Amino acid sequence: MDRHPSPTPKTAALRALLASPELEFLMEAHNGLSARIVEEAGFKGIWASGLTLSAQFGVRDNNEASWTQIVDMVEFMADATRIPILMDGDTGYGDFNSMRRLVKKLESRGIAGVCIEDKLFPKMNSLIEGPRQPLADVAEFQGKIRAGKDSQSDPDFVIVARVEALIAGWGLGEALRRAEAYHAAGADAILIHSRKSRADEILAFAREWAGRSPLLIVPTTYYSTPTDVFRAAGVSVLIWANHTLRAAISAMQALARELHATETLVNVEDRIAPVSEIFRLQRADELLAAQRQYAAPRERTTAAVVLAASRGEGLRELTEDRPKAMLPVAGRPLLRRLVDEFKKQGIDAVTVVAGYQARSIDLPDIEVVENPGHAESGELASLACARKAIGEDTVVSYGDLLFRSYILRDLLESAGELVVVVDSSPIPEKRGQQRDLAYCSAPDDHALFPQDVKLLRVDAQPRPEADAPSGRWIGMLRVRGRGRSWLLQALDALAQRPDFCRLGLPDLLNCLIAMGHPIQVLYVSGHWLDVNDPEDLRRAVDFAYGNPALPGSREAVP
Ligand code: SPV
Ligand code: MG
Repeated sequence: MDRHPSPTPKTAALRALLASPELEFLMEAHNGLSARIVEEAGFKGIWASGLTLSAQFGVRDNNEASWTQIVDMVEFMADATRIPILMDGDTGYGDFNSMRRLVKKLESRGIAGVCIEDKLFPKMNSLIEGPRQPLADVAEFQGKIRAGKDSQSDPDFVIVARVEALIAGWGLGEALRRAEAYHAAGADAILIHSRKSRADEILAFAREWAGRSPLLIVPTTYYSTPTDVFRAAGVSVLIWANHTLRAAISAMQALARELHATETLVNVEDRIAPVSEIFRLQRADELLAAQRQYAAPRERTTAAVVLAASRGEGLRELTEDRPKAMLPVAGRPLLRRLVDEFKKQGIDAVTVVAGYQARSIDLPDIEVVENPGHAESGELASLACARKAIGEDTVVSYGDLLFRSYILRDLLESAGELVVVVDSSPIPEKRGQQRDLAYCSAPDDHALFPQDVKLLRVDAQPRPEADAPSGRWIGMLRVRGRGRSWLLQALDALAQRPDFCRLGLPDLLNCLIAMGHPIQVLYVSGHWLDVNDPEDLRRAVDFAYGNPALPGSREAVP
């Protein structure tokens, strides 16, 4: 819970919005999460819409949800935000006595004001075309306003009277007569509603009302009228009454249809708000901070070492001024994407080995070490430069990898002191894909449960006499515990060889196997790619946007 009260009480803030000489805005929200989103967008106040609160419960806007159910939800909204909420109180849920109780409850729950409309309980939504909607008796509605005003204990609590005469087809004269009566009964402001597609009757009302009290409008149907027209007409507050829910509906429908058709999360995962965004909106960080204060810390200590020293010859002039790891893919360099994936899994200590055009690697939150001899040396020489960064638990990766997030997540959840990720999907004939061929103790059984499979050998280049490989090593390795010392020993042993400067990571894996250290295999099936030529780069853009598989793409699901 937020322990710091807002500097201005919410009731005073809502009253100030009504009194402001500027045109002000209230944005619809229908639960705690949407209320917080509205506040973050910069709005100064929230409309707790009866229509969208009902709809998010899955019921109609006909008082099908009880008023206490509505108020409970609006309380969550008030708890989640510091800006004031004007609650759509429908007809006040009964007579003057229900209104008295409602106002007391709203005040006690931090809701800054209520709007009541002059219809009959149970009401019907004003935008529904149907039989003419019956209106409340003016004197009875005045009594309800007076009862509400007399029961508030905070003088700034706001009661808005909503005039439905235009909705019910009674015309401007009746609307003005009612507005004046409600104003006289003590309403703090008037909401004049219309469901016409043009704003004429609203503008005529505003002209006649002439600022007798603040005026609120809801331009859901006459949305094409420029906002400046309302400004010039002296409207005080404009309410966008249902648009966060409508945006959510469109997004949810598109996603649900796609998932139902494709039966895989893989193409949508990176296009929708990550779970971390839910946590941020829930203020999970505040709880974590409290846990650090009150409980013993438990943090991931995995590190990452990324090899990004090579130019990427196959990309020709594209890599003239930067290494291939810094090539942008859909606006973000490959390496940035990789580092973001590490961060997403809680790996903050990322060391990048730079070489070719090292200065172009200018990403925040990473350590850069340079391989000064990069022009004459290979991957193992680069890895040796990052020797100090290889900690108790470290992921070593090529710098040109794109992969779906679950691959790294599964690697971090896998058991084993040395683990490699091997793609078991068919290897395309294409030059460049025929590398890092992995031979394993068993083929991928595509079963649900992890297989106990060991790596037998990796061929950096295909060998004519070799059998069919079990898959392709994607260029990602995790070392843990004793695995780390085995890796360092193997690196030291290979450093003695005269051809050390030409050796790559497959040589290291083969050396570890020759030394008798088991390397566990984590099979995946597609969902990654590396970038070696311009065509890979084009596919990488599709991959980044989450587009479904292209023919020949490593996204293809067998
Ligand atoms: C609401 O948002 O619930 C309103 C405005 O009352 S309207 O739906 O236009 O009636
Ligand atoms: Mg309503």
